[in-house]
Amino acid sequence: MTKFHFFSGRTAQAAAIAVSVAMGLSTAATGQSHGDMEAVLAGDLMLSGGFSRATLPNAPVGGGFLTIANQGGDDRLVSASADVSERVEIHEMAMEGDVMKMRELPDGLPIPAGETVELKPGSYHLMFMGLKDALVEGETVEVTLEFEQAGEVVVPLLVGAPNAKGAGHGHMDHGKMNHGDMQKDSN
Ligand SMILES: [Cu+2]
Repeated sequence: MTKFHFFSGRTAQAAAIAVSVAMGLSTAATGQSHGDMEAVLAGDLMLSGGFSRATLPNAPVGGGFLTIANQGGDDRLVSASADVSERVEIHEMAMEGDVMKMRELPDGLPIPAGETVELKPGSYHLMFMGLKDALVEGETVEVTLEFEQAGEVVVPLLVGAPNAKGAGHGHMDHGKMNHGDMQKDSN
């Protein structure tokens, strides 16, 4: 446990997470894949379960999902970037009347102290805007996340099927979502 001295003095829950992280790292070392990306540590944040979804050729956008567990103080995901797209936006889904719509979070996504925030289909997500190539099932997309406190961290997202639910979440068809002018830009 010498690697995890920074957890000393914290809760048993933190220790349990540290153990699961250690297991994730050893999985990475052996090169085995369990269909889940390894957890990545960035300061007090643990990022896990990263996945994306395969897209059709010429699809203008794609989604990115992961779980962010915060063992420290308040933080905020302020921006994201990736080589696979022109830019990456941080989106939320919200009901407007009877219609579920997605929109960019201009101030980023708060990651409150001690909480776990899930980016998942039908909820918060990363949006690859202006995809340069199709996202292909089985490949890995690296996304760089910038946090106010934890700084910059690169997280791998495993590309699943077009309707991949990742850690067991619902279906969201980005093709039916309105991304307005971005779709026109890419055509
Ligand atoms: Cu979106």
